[in-house]
Amino acid sequence: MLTRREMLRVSATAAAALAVPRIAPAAEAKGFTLPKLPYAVDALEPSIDAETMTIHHDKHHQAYVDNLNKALAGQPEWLAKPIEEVVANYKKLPEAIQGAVRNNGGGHLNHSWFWQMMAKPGTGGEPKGELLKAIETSFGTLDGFKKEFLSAGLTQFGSGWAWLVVGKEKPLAITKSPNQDSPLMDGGKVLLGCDVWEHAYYLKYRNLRAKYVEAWFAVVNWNYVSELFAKK
Ligand code: MN3
Repeated sequence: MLTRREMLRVSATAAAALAVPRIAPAAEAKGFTLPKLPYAVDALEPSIDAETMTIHHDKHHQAYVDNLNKALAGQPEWLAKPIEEVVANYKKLPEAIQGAVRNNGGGHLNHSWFWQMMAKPGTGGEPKGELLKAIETSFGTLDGFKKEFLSAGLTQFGSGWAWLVVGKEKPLAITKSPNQDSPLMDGGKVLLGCDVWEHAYYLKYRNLRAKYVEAWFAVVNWNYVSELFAKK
C-alpha cells in the first residue's frame, strides 16, 4: 500500500510528465550518429559482398561513432560541431582525448565519405569535363590515375586509406594515410578515398588487397567525385 504522501508524489510526477513533454532543447548536443547507407547492403556486389558491407557499416563504423561520442562526452560544444570541423581541429582538444578523437573522429568522417563515394555498378558514371581534364593533366590518363591510386593502396603498410585529393603542383594528387587519419587533418581537400583496412575486403578477397582495389574501381561514384571537385 502506498502512503498518502507517496501517492501524492506519484500522481504529481505523472501529471508533470503529461504536462511537460520531455523534448531535449535543440541546442543540447546529442552527439554523432551513424549515417544510413545510400544503397542496399548487396548493391555493390560483386565488388563488395553484402556480408562485408553489413559488418563494415553496422559494426565498424558504428563503433567509431560510439567511441567518438564517448571521447567527447565532456565536450558538449564539440559534440554539436560538424564532424569535418572536429577532425580538422582535433589538436585543439585536451591532449588526453586527442588520440581517441583522431582515430574515431577520423573513422567516422572517412567512412561517411566512403559510402557516398561508391555506387551500384553502372550507376556512378565516369569522370568527364573538368574532372577528366584534371585527371589527364595530373596522371596522363584515367588508367594512369588507377595505376597510381592502386599503388598507393598497396604500399600503405597495414591499415589505412588511399586518397585522391586536390593537388598543390598539379590539379590532383594521390596520397595515403595510416589508420583513420584523414587528409583533412592537414588541410587536404578529399575527392575520393578507398578504405584498405583488412575489414574492408578480407572476407571476400582474403589477403589479396590488389584484387579488392581493382574491383572497387567498378563501384566508384564519379558523379559524387565530380560534385566534390566542382566545390573544391
Ligand atoms: Mn573501414
